[in-house]
Amino acid sequence: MYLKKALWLSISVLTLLTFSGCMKHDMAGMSGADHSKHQAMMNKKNYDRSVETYQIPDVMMTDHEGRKVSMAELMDTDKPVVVNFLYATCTTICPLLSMGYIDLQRDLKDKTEEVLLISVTIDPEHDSPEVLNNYRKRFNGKPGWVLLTGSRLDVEKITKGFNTFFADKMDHEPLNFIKLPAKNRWVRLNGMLSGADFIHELEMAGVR
Ligand SMILES: [Cu+2]
Repeated sequence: MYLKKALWLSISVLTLLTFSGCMKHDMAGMSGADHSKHQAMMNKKNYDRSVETYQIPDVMMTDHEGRKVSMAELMDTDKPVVVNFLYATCTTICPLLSMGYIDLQRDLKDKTEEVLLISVTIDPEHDSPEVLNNYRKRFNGKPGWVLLTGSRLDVEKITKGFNTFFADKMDHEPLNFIKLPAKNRWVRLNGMLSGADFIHELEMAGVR
């Protein structure tokens, strides 16, 4: 009798644990449907390319070293500029986007500073400068890669500027943007890019 009760109890506990485990997974956007969607994106070999006109608002952000930076001032450079959106706790698309940046930095060898790589967090409540700094270290980011956080409102102003809307941070497209020499003109790249892809795109854009 006691044994039976103990067995029941352990089964209930197990069920409870499994259930809460699922809840956690769902909250992390890893439920079956979402996951296959992510998987499909990750397996996508190519990327889509289009040339767009964007008016990027000048908002004050904070970089991964805690410095206040004006978005407009940061992008007002003769260097090639690439922008993407990510968040530190993402386990699907963002690490791959970051690996694309890292792959490009590897190809640039000791000239990583010649291309300005910007990542804007879409989870500013969690991604403090310190969190972003650790994220950058984890990927062994080199000079030239700047990660930005700011207020939710300002982050949304930037995503809106790039005609991008992340209804849910868990469900976002793998986007990179390359600034063209002409004012407000950008190449929008949807998909995963390797370092070689980036260099090809930068050359096509005439910025490198
Ligand atoms: Cu992500």
